Amino acid sequence: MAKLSGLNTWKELQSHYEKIKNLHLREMFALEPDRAETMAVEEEGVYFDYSKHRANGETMSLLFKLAKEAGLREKTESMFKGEKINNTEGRSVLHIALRAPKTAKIMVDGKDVMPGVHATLDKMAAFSEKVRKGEWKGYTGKTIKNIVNIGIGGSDLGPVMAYEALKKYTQRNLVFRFVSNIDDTDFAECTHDLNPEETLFIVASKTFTTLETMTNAHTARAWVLKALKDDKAIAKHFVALSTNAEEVSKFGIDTANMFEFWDWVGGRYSMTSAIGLSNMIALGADNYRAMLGGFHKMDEHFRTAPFEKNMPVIMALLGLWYADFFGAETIAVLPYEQYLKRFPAYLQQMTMESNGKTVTNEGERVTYQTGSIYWGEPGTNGQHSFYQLIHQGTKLIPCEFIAFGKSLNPTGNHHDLLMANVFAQSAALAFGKTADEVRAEKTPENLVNHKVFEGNKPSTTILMEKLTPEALGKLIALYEHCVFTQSVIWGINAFDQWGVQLGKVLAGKIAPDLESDSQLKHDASTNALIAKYRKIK
Ligand code: G6Q
Repeated sequence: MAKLSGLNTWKELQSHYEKIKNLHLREMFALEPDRAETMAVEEEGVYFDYSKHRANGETMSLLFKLAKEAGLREKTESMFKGEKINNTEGRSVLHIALRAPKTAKIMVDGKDVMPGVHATLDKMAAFSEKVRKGEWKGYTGKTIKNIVNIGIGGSDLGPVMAYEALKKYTQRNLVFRFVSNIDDTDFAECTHDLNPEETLFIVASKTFTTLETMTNAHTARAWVLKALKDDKAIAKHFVALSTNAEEVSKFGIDTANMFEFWDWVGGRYSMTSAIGLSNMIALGADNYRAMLGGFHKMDEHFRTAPFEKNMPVIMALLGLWYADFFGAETIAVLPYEQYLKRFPAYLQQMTMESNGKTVTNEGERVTYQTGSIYWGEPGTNGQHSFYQLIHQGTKLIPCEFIAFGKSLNPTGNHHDLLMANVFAQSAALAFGKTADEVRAEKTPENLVNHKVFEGNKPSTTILMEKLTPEALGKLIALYEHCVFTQSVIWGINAFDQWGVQLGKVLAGKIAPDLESDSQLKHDASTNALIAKYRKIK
């Protein structure tokens, strides 16, 4: 592909932007009274309203043309067919295989990966059932009641998020905890009230070499052995989720208790691999499979729906429109659903580790903006906190509202009030309040400007019936394919993460200096910080 910013369509988008940049959503709705219908998609039980965006039919046509010229369809097929699209690591990218049905056939290096995917799922289901029924006993014969997942990044964020999101569907007599941070407080707080005899550790690590995870896993091992005083206890209290049987075995975990996955599953795309074991134990195999079904439906929607009705594609293009033409730097994700409290944190890794890149697939520096900063909190809490800046600050922050028609805990009129708030927020952001409207309320003149809402702040509203395992699967896959679509247009690799390496290497060099009083050979600032730390510790 020619350089993105050199494409005719890109230039057309630039002149189109000049034409509509000052157009207000109030005018746009007046000019196109049918926007609510023409700029909404309802597919797979997801109502996706993008009418409150600073875009019109012409904008969308140009953006769809851009996606076509970038070869989105062809590149999507390459991903689904298992081609090695992660070019810097020479890997296929096949999280879509993890939720494909048994009948699918997906080849990597001449081998169909689907039998392995389903064998692991079946093994996870059998194990989960044992734990859920109290049949998996600890070393002293006590029933396992506590499940602690030890993992970090992609081996943590998905399981925690899904556990919180689907808590309503979990088996409540089991306790689930998630340890990720190397900060000793994390392990201490997660285990302080647990009995080692009743605790199962799931060590979740694709590589089984990650510093944080292995440090926590060794601490867990010592914690179990201190109480149970026999190496044989490890087999009853530890299982592993990994691609690395050799390291699992070295740690002392029986590889019969290892749940396998493969190098074509990227960390941040791994929550539907064996990494989801804690979720399957919590939810049961049927709910877990329903979640996979939701993922798969969105995968198929993305693969087959025309761009004009394709939710991940539309979402991606609008994100790019603001990032590259309006200069917006962030996107706020605002779930009006308490159970989705960890969803923004999960999305941060998925979006920012994927598309936080400055060089193209060919290694050339990009000449445009790439990945946006994603952030957010559940509504309505955010309304009493940072929404002020979105409404009246100087920055343009496109918002993504997520809401469900039914509450999982219906109580009085709470849900109507919650929904009234989400609808009110997107309307207030889009249409604002003019000085005349403020004056009509008999506002003293000195306060008029303070009370004006400029409006013209764009948002998408994603509305689904109810937060179910299937709905969650669809929602996550929607974002996954949005990220992929943007990466294709920006010409970057969404599936590597070289940017996390340097800090790791430097930490490895600094660590020995904290345990000795050797001469420090780092930069001046780092030397001073280490010297200070040596004194404090
Ligand atoms: C995600 C990254 C990263 C990874 C963690 C944990 O895409 O690769 O967040 O998931 O570093 O890695 P391990 O699973 O190998 O411990």
